[in-house]
Amino acid sequence: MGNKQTIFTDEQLDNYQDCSFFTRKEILRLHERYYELAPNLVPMDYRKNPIVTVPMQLIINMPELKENPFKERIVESFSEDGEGNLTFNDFVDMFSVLCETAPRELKASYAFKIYDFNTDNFICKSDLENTLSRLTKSELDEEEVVLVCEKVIEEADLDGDGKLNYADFEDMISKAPDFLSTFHIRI
Ligand SMILES: [Ca+2]
Ligand SMILES: [Ca+2]
Repeated sequence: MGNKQTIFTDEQLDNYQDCSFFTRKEILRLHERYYELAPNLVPMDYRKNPIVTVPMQLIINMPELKENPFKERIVESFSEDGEGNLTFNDFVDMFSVLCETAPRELKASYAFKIYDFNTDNFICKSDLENTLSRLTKSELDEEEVVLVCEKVIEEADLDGDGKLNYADFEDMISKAPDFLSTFHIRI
């Protein structure tokens, strides 16, 4: 019985388990990863709920996120302070939504948030251009991106207001599964 973990209480681990798609073991491994990002900031004892955040810069450099074209937007949208600094709770939430067992609808709702660059709750043409040029990097030139976006909006905009609400968006990504490929990360 000598090596029982003392990072979290059983209750805390149960909570993390209930609120994520991770097992207790995976939560502990996530804490290890979080700790390694900033050993001088992150405590090894969370039993008294310390308030600690790890800066965005350290998180987006993780190998799991480094190459992701939306890394800053992803981290920002999971940070409670909105600036990309993540508490351990935020960190667990983020990788939980990104993990392979998270349901498609959950990923889609975060994807909508992340692609909505100007945060007006619609995916408009400029959001889509921004998204697509990040997804395709240099495969498409600017003109092609504009054309593809026009076509996507034309097809997905069911109420004809020129932009996509969440229902339009969901419909669009159900036909283009690649749109969600950047939201699968195995940690
Ligand atoms: Ca928008
Ligand atoms: Ca619309």
